[in-house]
Amino acid sequence: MAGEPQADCLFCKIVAGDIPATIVRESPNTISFRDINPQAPTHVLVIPRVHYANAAELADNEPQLCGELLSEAGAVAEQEKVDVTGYRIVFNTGAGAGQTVFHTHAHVLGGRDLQRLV
Ligand code: DGP
Repeated sequence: MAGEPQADCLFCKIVAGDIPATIVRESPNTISFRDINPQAPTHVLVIPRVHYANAAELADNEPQLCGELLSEAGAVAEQEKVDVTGYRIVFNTGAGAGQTVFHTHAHVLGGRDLQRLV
């Protein structure tokens, strides 16, 4: 069922507290924690507590929560003090784009010079 926890999902296990994570921020519907393999001085993952495979699935099913996720990503950037210098929000979608965990997550990256991608 849409949004239900998946037994084999790593991030559902972090939501459940079964796998530890360095949590930097929580809201009723989201959790933000440090990426285990940081690509920048600030590299935080913002996830919804509910399970959707990617950002588009979340947006289709729960558009309000999708907005909340982006708002939390902005709040993380502010909290991490990368909002002034600039930061990037990334949603890898699909294995071909490098997605390895199929539970919606926004990467919030900042604290170094980020080359323009597009
Ligand atoms: P993506 O490649 O877009 O699916 O990003 C998945 C990210 O998740 C990747 O940057 C590494 C991170 N990651 C994988 N396993 C763990 C974990 O157990 N804990 C934490 N904190 N991050 C993880």
